[in-house]
Formats: sequence, C-alpha cells, structure tokens
Amino acid sequence: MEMKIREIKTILTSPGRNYLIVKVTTENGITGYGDATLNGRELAVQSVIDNYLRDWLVGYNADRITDIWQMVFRGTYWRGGPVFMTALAGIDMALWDIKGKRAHMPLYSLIGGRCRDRAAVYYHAHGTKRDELIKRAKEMIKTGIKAIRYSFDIKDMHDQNVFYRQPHQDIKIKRIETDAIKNEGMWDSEVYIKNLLETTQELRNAVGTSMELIHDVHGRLTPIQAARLAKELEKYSLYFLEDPVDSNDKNGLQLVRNNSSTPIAIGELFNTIFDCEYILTNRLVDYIRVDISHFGGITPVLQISNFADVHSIKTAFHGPSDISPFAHAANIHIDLSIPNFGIQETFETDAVLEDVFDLPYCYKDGFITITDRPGLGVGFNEEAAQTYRYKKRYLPILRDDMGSVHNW
Ligand code: CS2
Ligand code: MG
Repeated sequence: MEMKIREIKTILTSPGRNYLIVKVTTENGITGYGDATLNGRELAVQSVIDNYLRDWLVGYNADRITDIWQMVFRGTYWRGGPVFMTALAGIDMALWDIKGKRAHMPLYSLIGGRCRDRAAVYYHAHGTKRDELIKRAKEMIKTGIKAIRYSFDIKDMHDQNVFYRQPHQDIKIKRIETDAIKNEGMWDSEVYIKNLLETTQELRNAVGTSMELIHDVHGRLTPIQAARLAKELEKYSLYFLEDPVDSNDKNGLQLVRNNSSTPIAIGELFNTIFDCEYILTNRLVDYIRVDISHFGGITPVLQISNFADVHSIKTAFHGPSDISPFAHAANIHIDLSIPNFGIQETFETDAVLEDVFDLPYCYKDGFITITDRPGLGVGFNEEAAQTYRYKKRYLPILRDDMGSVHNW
C-alpha cells in the first residue's frame, strides 16, 4: 500500500546522555521513531539527515523499507562509515516502527515472531578499586543478575596519582584530562594485563560459577599480547573476551584464535556486512556484536544475524548507555526472534531517561522481556526531550608514557 513519507525531523536531547532521535511521519499521520546517536558526533549525523537525506526521501513510499535502504546505501556510491550508516539506521528504525504501528504488531512479530520468551542480558560492573568491583559483583548476584562485563581502574605502579582508564567509564579519575574537549588518559598495556589477570582470578574466586564474566579489551592490545592474555584467561572460563585486538586487524584476530579457546566477541565498530564477512566466514569469533545504530538499522542487522547463524555464531548486540531506548528496543525485538541469539548487553537505567522515554522493556532475574506494543513500542515525549539540552562531548584519547596515541 502506498504510504508516502511526509516529514523527516531530527530531535537532539540529553536526559543523562546525548541522543539523536529521528522522527518520520507519513501522509496519513503515522509517526515512527529511530535512533541516530553516534557518541560525540551527533551533530554530524544530524546534518546528514537534515541536509541530505530529508529532501531526498520525503515523498517515497514508507512501506518499501528494503528499497529505501538499498537506495541510500548503494545509490549514494560512496557508501558506509559510521556517520552515514548511523543516519541510515535512524531512518530504517523509524520505518520499521511505522510498519509495526500500521500493522498493529510489535516488531518481533513482523520479523518472524518470538523464538524465546525472554533474552539473557549482561550488565556493566565497574570498581575504581578491585575490592569495590568484587563487592559490586556480589551485590549484583543478589539482584538476580547472571552476567557482568567487569572493569576497573588501575593505579600506576610508579605514580599513585595516575590511573589507567578502563573502557568507557564516566567515573572521574585523575588523568591529563582538562575539559570535555581535551579528555586524555594514560595507558600501559603490560600494567593492564597484569592487573586484569589478578582481578579476574579474585573475581572468579569471589563469585564462583554463579556469574558469567565478560571483559572488554576495547581493541587496546597487540595481537601477540591479546593471544597471551586470552590463553591465560582460559582457566577463568569467561563467557567471552571482547575486542581483544583492533577490529580491523583480521589476521591479528586469527592469531588470538589460533592460540586460545577463550570465546571471542567483536563488532561494535563495524558499519557494514562487508566489515564482518571475513571474520564470520572464517569463524574467528563466537559472538557478533554489531551496533544497530551504527550498522544501518534493523534491515542489515537481520541480514548479518542470519549470516552469522549459518556459521554457528551467536549474537551479543552492542547495548551501552550511549545509544537511545529506540535502539535498545530494536535490539530486544531481534534478540527474541532470531534463532542464534546469545546475550544482550545492557546497563542500569537512569531515572531521568524515563522523563523522556516510556520504555516497553523490563529486566528481571538477568533476563529481559518486552511488551506487545506495536512497532518498537517506545513512547517518546518530545516536549520533555526539548528540556534536556544537548551537551557537546568528545570521546577520550589515550596516550602511552612516550606521549603516543593509543587505541581508546
Ligand atoms: C563499549 C562501549 O559497551 C561496550 O562494549 O565498548 O561502551 C563503547 O566504549 C561506547 O559505545 C563508545 O561510545
Ligand atoms: Mg565494547
């Protein structure tokens, strides 16, 4: 049925974190929302949608999601990249939201129906000190959480005022940091490996086998360091080790694989199916964890999930606090309806988020479920969103003790 796109609008909001939301409205007044948040580069994505995609896509039939996706992806010739794929993801999610609302069906029904009643999740557990982390993990077990991604800050052995920053923590630690623009930290891989092994041993002893443990290396090790680490970690039976090497280094990943049976997960930095194709066909990972907002949306995530399934690889989609509830909801609909779902990353929700978003999902005993509201099922209060003003932020930079830039 013909159902033309009448309007495409972007909304920036910051209830605790910055989010860029895309709103698509059809001629007959159905609205769909999608997530186009790219941490630190929200304004760049907004410009692609407002200055490029909007005028082009208004007037197209909103029902033809695959055609619109192909047109924007292939038709633009210079394809891919996080900014462009995030813009496309925002549109794609909004179109699926519209389709669901029109059909009066939740997304999971539209894409094949549920394969399971609930989806297993993992939370982030961070401690500035090791004993703090262990205390936190034990508290989490009591609340029913069954899997954590653990991280900690590391005190420098020579300078007690310096901490090595662990992946993506907003905790204030003394670094070379001065403001939101010059956000720089220090890094030493050997100090990190030593601390990680000690921490993992203590954590495993403390939680026993009652908790699955995940660690995110954030692509900070060389292949040989990562191979050594993954081998040493075997005895602690991690659920998976994430991004042990730079995601672009496929031969480096192969080296880790050849030397260890620790399960590996990768994918949050990939933007197209072509970025993952070699890794999946060669079974270099056990879990694929693409980010629905940076990978072009629901349409390609369904495609990559099927492709991974053919290679006996499960999913563990990226689900940090820096993507909005529209992306989280889309993840969960897919988690519930694909055969090869593994685990879903999530985070503890800040109450302020619910001033703007009416969440359709809820967590219980380490699992997540979603309501049967149509489309993505997320309610969005646009007026409330306007009151949380966007705050410009940059991602941090890491440097080693010579001052050279290191992967963050
Ligand atoms: C991390 C992310 O969740 C993860 O696995 O790697 O938190 C990542 O650091 C952020 O999304 C960056 O914005
Ligand atoms: Mg990660």
